[in-house]
Amino acid sequence: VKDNPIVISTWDFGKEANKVAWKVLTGGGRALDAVEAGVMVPEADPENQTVGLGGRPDRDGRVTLDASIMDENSKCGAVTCLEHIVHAISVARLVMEKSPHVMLAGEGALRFALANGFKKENLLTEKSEQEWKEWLKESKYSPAVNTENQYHKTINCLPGGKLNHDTIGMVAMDKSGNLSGACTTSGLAYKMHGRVGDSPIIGAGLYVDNEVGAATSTGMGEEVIRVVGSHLVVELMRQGLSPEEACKMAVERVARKNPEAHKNFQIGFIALNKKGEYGGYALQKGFSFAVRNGNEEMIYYAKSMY
Ligand code: SD4
Repeated sequence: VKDNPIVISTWDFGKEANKVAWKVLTGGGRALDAVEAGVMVPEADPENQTVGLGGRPDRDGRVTLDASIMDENSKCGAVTCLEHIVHAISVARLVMEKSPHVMLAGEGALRFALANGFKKENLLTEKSEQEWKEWLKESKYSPAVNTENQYHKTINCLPGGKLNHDTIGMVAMDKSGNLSGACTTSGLAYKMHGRVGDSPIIGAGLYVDNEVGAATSTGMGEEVIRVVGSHLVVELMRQGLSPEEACKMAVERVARKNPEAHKNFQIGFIALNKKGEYGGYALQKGFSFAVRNGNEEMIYYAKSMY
């Protein structure tokens, strides 16, 4: 597999992010640099309302970001509930490399970012603010499942649709055969202020074990956390399952824990193993992921339980 790099990422917009990661990989760069550079693409895109700049706010109108990153040495870093910084992923990397900690939250994460030269910016775009104000009129968020459900039915389940936007999770293998991953999101729209999803939680939203493989998730974070989803996928690959089989089994685990409710939310996993094999699986239809390697540049619709 050496000298045969690959990058995969969640949703259609992963394709653009993959392009940037691919440049790093083909230039001989580390998978870690590739995934950071890759996910910075949707973070900086104001049209993408689920990541970074332009992300949908919480119910108080505050855009709060979650991000995590993990490298081939099992070093990891994360930020949660971070405000005012476009590239949450780079702050997560800084936590990993320049702090004695794995995760920083809220005000502390912001202070750390500012002290390290990041610029404070307003992340709430006019479009996201307008939508939030519209939402405020009814303020219906009674269980989170409904928002997620509505969100996916109206926005994400449009095969091939341009509006197919969500959290970006990306995993890659470089020319040396090393794996890394990154995950970044503005989280669930209109969540309670302070709500933390799966994306910044190592093992839930992202996991990398350089001996085995890497996985990341998207969708209803609460449900992914409950099964420590990405870690589960990697451990299933360790036991010999293919990436797709491992993702499928993790999705089925989530469904089993929610005999009724699971029909009303979406989760999806993607995974990559040390042989460069990849796969994805989702609970509901409409989950896509983007692949770039020496042979192909593709968007696939993942198989799903429903
Ligand atoms: C989260 N998995 O915060 C993330 C992003 C999300 O629809 O909400 N996706 O739960």
